Amino acid sequence: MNRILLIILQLFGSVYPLIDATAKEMPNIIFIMVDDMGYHDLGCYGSKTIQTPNIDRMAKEGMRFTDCYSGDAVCASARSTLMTGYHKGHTPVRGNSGGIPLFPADVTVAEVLKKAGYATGGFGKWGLGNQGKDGAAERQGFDLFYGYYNQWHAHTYYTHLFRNSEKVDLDGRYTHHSIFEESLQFIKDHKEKPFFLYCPWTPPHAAYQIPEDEPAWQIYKDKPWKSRDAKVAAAMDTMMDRQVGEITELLKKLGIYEKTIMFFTSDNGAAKRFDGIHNSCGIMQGKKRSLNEGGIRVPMIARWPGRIKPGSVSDHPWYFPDVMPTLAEIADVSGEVPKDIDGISILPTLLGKGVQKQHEYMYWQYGVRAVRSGKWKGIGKGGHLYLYDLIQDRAEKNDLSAKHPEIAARFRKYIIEGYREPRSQKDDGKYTGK
Ligand SMILES: [Ca+2]
Repeated sequence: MNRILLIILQLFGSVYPLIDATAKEMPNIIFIMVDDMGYHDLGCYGSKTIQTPNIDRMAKEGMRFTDCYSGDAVCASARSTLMTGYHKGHTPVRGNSGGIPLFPADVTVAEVLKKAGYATGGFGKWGLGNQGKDGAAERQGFDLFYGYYNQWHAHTYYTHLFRNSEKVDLDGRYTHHSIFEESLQFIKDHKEKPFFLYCPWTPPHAAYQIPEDEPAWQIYKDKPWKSRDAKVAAAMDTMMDRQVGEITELLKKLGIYEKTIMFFTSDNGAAKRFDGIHNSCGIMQGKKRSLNEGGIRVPMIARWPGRIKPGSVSDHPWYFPDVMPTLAEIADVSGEVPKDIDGISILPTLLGKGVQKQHEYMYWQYGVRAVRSGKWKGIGKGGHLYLYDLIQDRAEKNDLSAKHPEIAARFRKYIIEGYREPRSQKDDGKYTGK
């Protein structure tokens, strides 16, 4: 629009509607989800042992969430809640055997964003269907997926990978270095149009392997910690922190930093607590595979220059099923989201405007069932409903069910109501190592 026209339009007060109608903001979306990182493993979440200056800076430039949760305590089903917007009691992939697939009719975040014209790429661990099958990422809305399909394949960092189900030999190269490079390349290749970059990166998941010459390893390899795994996990976290910094620098170099919303989170709680070293779960009970807070509460940071208030901290309780409606609203395609999902957009919280709708309750199941509603957490176990006040008791030590029988009764109802019989959880082929 030329300057004179702009001035004329401003005089008549019609410039803003015109801009709204013609220049719909379509920010790039980067969603980095690392694997098995504990709630307290980042400096900005209190770590004293693991160096994460770039992610800490990201938190200072954006919003840090204190009460965000994964959709489950393990990899595959957590990804299913993230990709589909349904909580664990409703989501298609409930088991963690490795090859339980999404079906063609399932709607993923990537499919929703494609409706808005986004280029879609995934780099890391898919976990929702084997290569070449209907559940494969490139048949579920991703233009390009590079990495591991079956999550059992991801239990080593020295193996082959797949690009859109085609095998790629790495000749002994560390898989994550390759996955990171491809993540960067995707940004470069799509700098001109809106893109959705999904990075379900696999560190610091076991196996605890890192190249001897990885710069992050040099920081930790001689630490006096008794556990070698603790050193490797720290190095993996610091390596990814450096890579988050590199992505940020690339966005700036390409001139798209301001046009990009970037998230950082973990797919479930810490696999190992490293008590006495990293204290990855702090005072919280449990770890990966537990529905206590240590198994499901995750770090979550969102940065969107000019839109999210820098240095903000939110205690809004939310979880992975909320990601689909949030990203859909950001991309202005909320109408493409299936009507019956469990997620609620958190865009009002991110932008600090509008009314944030709250969950009546958030639901998890993994052996036991758990629910959070407001400050209350309920865990149904062995026929008893344990009730905790998470503001007073994040360690979940004081069962208040006898003191608050009416709340306990409400939570019992939620725990029954949240569960729906799963559809077939049959693998689309066992992992063979090939
Ligand atoms: Ca995981």
